[in-house]
Amino acid sequence: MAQIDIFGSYNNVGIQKITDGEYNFEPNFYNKNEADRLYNVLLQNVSWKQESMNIYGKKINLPRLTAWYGDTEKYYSFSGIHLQPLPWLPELSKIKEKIQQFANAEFNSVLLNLYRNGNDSISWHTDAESELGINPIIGSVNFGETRKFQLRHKRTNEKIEIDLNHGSGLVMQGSLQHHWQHQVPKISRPAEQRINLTFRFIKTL
Ligand SMILES: O=C(O)CCC(=O)C(=O)O
Ligand SMILES: [Mn+2]
Repeated sequence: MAQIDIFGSYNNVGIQKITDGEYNFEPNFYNKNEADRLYNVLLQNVSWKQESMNIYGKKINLPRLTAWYGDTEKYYSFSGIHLQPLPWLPELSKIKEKIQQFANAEFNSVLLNLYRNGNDSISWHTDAESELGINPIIGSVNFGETRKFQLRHKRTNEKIEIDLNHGSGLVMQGSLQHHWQHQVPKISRPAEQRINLTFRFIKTL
Protein backbone atom coordinates (compact mmCIF):
# COMPACT_ATOMS: atom_id res chain seq x y z
CA MET A 1 0.00 0.00 0.00
CA ALA A 2 1.21 3.51 -0.64
CA GLN A 3 1.56 4.16 3.06
CA ILE A 4 3.33 7.28 4.17
CA ASP A 5 6.10 6.22 6.54
CA ILE A 6 7.50 8.19 9.47
CA PHE A 7 9.85 10.05 7.10
CA GLY A 8 6.88 11.35 5.11
CA SER A 9 7.57 9.35 1.97
CA TYR A 10 5.81 6.40 0.33
CA ASN A 11 7.16 2.92 1.09
CA ASN A 12 6.51 1.28 -2.27
CA VAL A 13 7.92 3.78 -4.74
CA GLY A 14 10.16 2.70 -7.61
CA ILE A 15 10.55 -0.77 -9.06
CA GLN A 16 9.02 -3.37 -6.73
CA LYS A 17 9.90 -6.98 -7.46
CA ILE A 18 7.11 -9.24 -6.24
CA THR A 19 6.37 -12.96 -6.64
CA ASP A 20 6.08 -13.64 -10.41
CA GLY A 21 6.13 -10.05 -11.58
CA GLU A 22 7.07 -6.47 -10.91
CA TYR A 23 5.60 -3.00 -10.80
CA ASN A 24 6.93 0.54 -10.70
CA PHE A 25 4.94 3.13 -8.73
CA GLU A 26 5.47 6.89 -8.81
CA PRO A 27 3.00 8.87 -6.65
CA ASN A 28 4.32 12.19 -7.99
CA PHE A 29 4.29 11.32 -11.67
CA TYR A 30 2.60 14.71 -12.23
CA ASN A 31 2.78 17.63 -9.83
CA LYS A 32 -0.45 18.92 -8.31
CA ASN A 33 -0.95 21.83 -10.78
CA GLU A 34 -0.38 19.71 -13.84
CA ALA A 35 -2.55 16.88 -12.45
CA ASP A 36 -5.39 19.35 -11.71
CA ARG A 37 -5.18 20.73 -15.24
CA LEU A 38 -5.11 17.31 -16.94
CA TYR A 39 -7.98 16.05 -14.78
CA ASN A 40 -10.19 18.90 -16.05
CA VAL A 41 -9.05 18.58 -19.66
CA LEU A 42 -9.77 14.84 -19.69
CA LEU A 43 -13.07 15.14 -17.86
CA GLN A 44 -14.29 17.64 -20.45
CA ASN A 45 -12.73 16.44 -23.70
CA VAL A 46 -12.70 12.65 -23.56
CA SER A 47 -15.63 11.01 -25.28
CA TRP A 48 -16.93 9.12 -22.21
CA LYS A 49 -19.39 6.33 -22.97
CA GLN A 50 -21.58 4.00 -20.96
CA GLU A 51 -20.68 0.57 -22.36
CA SER A 52 -22.66 -2.52 -21.51
CA MET A 53 -21.98 -6.24 -21.44
CA ASN A 54 -24.26 -9.06 -22.42
CA ILE A 55 -24.40 -11.54 -19.56
CA TYR A 56 -26.75 -14.52 -20.05
CA GLY A 57 -28.79 -12.45 -22.48
CA LYS A 58 -29.08 -9.51 -20.10
CA LYS A 59 -27.63 -6.11 -20.90
CA ILE A 60 -25.53 -5.01 -17.91
CA ASN A 61 -23.99 -1.53 -17.78
CA LEU A 62 -20.30 -1.41 -16.80
CA PRO A 63 -19.95 0.25 -13.37
CA ARG A 64 -17.90 3.12 -14.82
CA LEU A 65 -17.67 5.17 -18.04
CA THR A 66 -14.98 4.25 -20.56
CA ALA A 67 -13.26 5.53 -23.69
CA TRP A 68 -10.69 4.08 -26.02
CA TYR A 69 -8.07 5.98 -28.03
CA GLY A 70 -5.37 4.50 -30.25
CA ASP A 71 -3.18 4.56 -33.33
CA THR A 72 -5.66 3.14 -35.83
CA GLU A 73 -9.35 2.84 -36.29
CA LYS A 74 -9.44 -0.92 -36.10
CA TYR A 75 -11.67 -2.76 -33.66
CA TYR A 76 -10.37 -4.24 -30.44
CA SER A 77 -12.29 -6.56 -28.15
CA PHE A 78 -12.04 -6.18 -24.41
CA SER A 79 -13.98 -8.36 -21.96
CA GLY A 80 -16.44 -9.19 -24.69
CA ILE A 81 -16.94 -5.54 -25.66
CA HIS A 82 -15.91 -4.44 -29.12
CA LEU A 83 -14.35 -1.04 -29.17
CA GLN A 84 -13.05 1.13 -31.96
CA PRO A 85 -10.21 3.42 -30.92
CA LEU A 86 -10.73 7.13 -31.37
CA PRO A 87 -7.84 9.22 -32.77
CA TRP A 88 -5.44 10.61 -30.12
CA LEU A 89 -6.28 13.92 -28.44
CA PRO A 90 -3.22 16.22 -28.11
CA GLU A 91 -3.18 15.93 -24.30
CA LEU A 92 -3.47 12.14 -24.47
CA SER A 93 -0.47 11.98 -26.81
CA LYS A 94 1.55 14.04 -24.31
CA ILE A 95 0.60 11.77 -21.42
CA LYS A 96 1.52 8.79 -23.63
CA GLU A 97 4.99 10.27 -24.30
CA LYS A 98 5.59 10.75 -20.59
CA ILE A 99 4.45 7.29 -19.48
CA GLN A 100 6.43 5.72 -22.36
CA GLN A 101 9.58 7.31 -20.96
CA PHE A 102 8.77 6.18 -17.42
CA ALA A 103 7.93 2.62 -18.55
CA ASN A 104 10.76 2.51 -21.09
CA ALA A 105 8.24 0.96 -23.48
CA GLU A 106 6.07 1.94 -26.43
CA PHE A 107 2.27 2.13 -26.27
CA ASN A 108 -0.22 2.39 -29.15
CA SER A 109 -3.51 2.72 -27.31
CA VAL A 110 -5.12 3.81 -24.08
CA LEU A 111 -8.25 2.66 -22.28
CA LEU A 112 -9.74 5.36 -20.04
CA ASN A 113 -12.02 4.74 -17.08
CA LEU A 114 -14.14 7.33 -15.30
CA TYR A 115 -15.22 6.23 -11.81
CA ARG A 116 -18.08 8.65 -11.09
CA ASN A 117 -18.32 7.86 -7.37
CA GLY A 118 -17.49 5.12 -4.84
CA ASN A 119 -20.04 2.82 -6.41
CA ASP A 120 -18.08 2.66 -9.67
CA SER A 121 -15.42 -0.05 -9.81
CA ILE A 122 -13.61 -2.66 -11.87
CA SER A 123 -13.65 -6.25 -10.61
CA TRP A 124 -10.91 -8.90 -10.60
CA HIS A 125 -9.33 -9.42 -14.02
CA THR A 126 -5.97 -9.47 -15.76
CA ASP A 127 -4.80 -7.34 -18.67
CA ALA A 128 -3.48 -10.44 -20.41
CA GLU A 129 -5.70 -10.45 -23.50
CA SER A 130 -4.00 -12.37 -26.31
CA GLU A 131 -3.65 -9.14 -28.36
CA LEU A 132 -1.21 -7.86 -25.74
CA GLY A 133 1.22 -10.78 -26.12
CA ILE A 134 3.51 -12.32 -23.52
CA ASN A 135 4.52 -10.25 -20.45
CA PRO A 136 2.62 -7.12 -21.51
CA ILE A 137 3.69 -3.78 -20.03
CA ILE A 138 0.72 -1.73 -18.82
CA GLY A 139 1.19 1.96 -18.00
CA SER A 140 -1.44 3.46 -15.68
CA VAL A 141 -1.94 7.19 -14.94
CA ASN A 142 -4.41 8.48 -12.35
CA PHE A 143 -6.27 11.71 -11.67
CA GLY A 144 -8.90 12.71 -9.14
CA GLU A 145 -10.03 10.65 -6.16
CA THR A 146 -7.49 8.28 -4.59
CA ARG A 147 -8.76 4.70 -4.96
CA LYS A 148 -7.31 1.40 -3.83
CA PHE A 149 -5.78 -0.74 -6.52
CA GLN A 150 -5.57 -4.36 -5.36
CA LEU A 151 -3.45 -7.16 -6.76
CA ARG A 152 -4.15 -10.82 -5.98
CA HIS A 153 -1.84 -13.71 -6.87
CA LYS A 154 -3.87 -16.32 -8.77
CA ARG A 155 -2.23 -19.32 -7.06
CA THR A 156 -1.12 -18.17 -3.61
CA ASN A 157 -3.87 -15.57 -3.03
CA GLU A 158 -1.15 -13.14 -1.82
CA LYS A 159 -2.52 -9.56 -1.90
CA ILE A 160 -0.91 -6.18 -2.51
CA GLU A 161 -2.71 -2.84 -2.23
CA ILE A 162 -1.60 0.45 -3.79
CA ASP A 163 -3.36 3.76 -3.20
CA LEU A 164 -3.45 5.34 -6.66
CA ASN A 165 -3.47 9.04 -5.87
CA HIS A 166 -4.08 12.14 -8.02
CA GLY A 167 -1.18 12.49 -10.46
CA SER A 168 0.31 9.03 -9.86
CA GLY A 169 1.84 6.64 -12.39
CA LEU A 170 2.03 2.86 -12.15
CA VAL A 171 3.67 0.43 -14.54
CA MET A 172 2.91 -3.30 -14.34
CA GLN A 173 5.47 -5.46 -16.07
CA GLY A 174 7.36 -8.75 -16.18
CA SER A 175 5.09 -11.77 -15.81
CA LEU A 176 2.70 -9.91 -13.47
CA GLN A 177 -0.34 -10.05 -15.82
CA HIS A 178 -0.07 -13.84 -16.11
CA HIS A 179 0.05 -14.49 -12.36
CA TRP A 180 -1.87 -11.66 -10.71
CA GLN A 181 -5.38 -10.29 -11.09
CA HIS A 182 -6.22 -6.71 -10.19
CA GLN A 183 -9.30 -4.70 -9.24
CA VAL A 184 -10.49 -1.31 -7.99
CA PRO A 185 -13.24 -2.18 -5.45
CA LYS A 186 -16.30 -0.13 -4.65
CA ILE A 187 -16.06 2.01 -1.52
CA SER A 188 -18.85 3.11 0.80
CA ARG A 189 -17.40 6.47 1.82
CA PRO A 190 -18.36 9.48 -0.34
CA ALA A 191 -15.91 9.69 -3.25
CA GLU A 192 -15.15 12.26 -5.93
CA GLN A 193 -14.66 11.26 -9.54
CA ARG A 194 -11.51 9.44 -10.59
CA ILE A 195 -9.97 9.14 -14.05
CA ASN A 196 -7.65 6.22 -14.84
CA LEU A 197 -5.75 5.74 -18.08
CA THR A 198 -4.18 2.38 -18.92
CA PHE A 199 -1.78 2.51 -21.82
CA ARG A 200 -1.15 -0.73 -23.69
CA PHE A 201 0.68 -1.98 -26.76
CA ILE A 202 -1.69 -4.02 -28.91
CA LYS A 203 0.28 -6.22 -31.30
CA THR A 204 -2.51 -6.49 -33.86
CA LEU A 205 -3.43 -2.79 -34.06
O1 LIG B 1 -8.69 1.99 -12.63
C1 LIG B 1 -7.68 1.33 -12.51
O2 LIG B 1 -6.74 1.69 -11.79
C2 LIG B 1 -7.55 0.01 -13.22
C3 LIG B 1 -8.26 -0.08 -14.54
C4 LIG B 1 -8.04 -1.41 -15.19
O3 LIG B 1 -7.57 -2.33 -14.60
C5 LIG B 1 -8.35 -1.60 -16.61
O4 LIG B 1 -8.94 -0.72 -17.25
O5 LIG B 1 -8.02 -2.68 -17.14
MN1 LIG C 1 -6.88 -3.94 -15.90
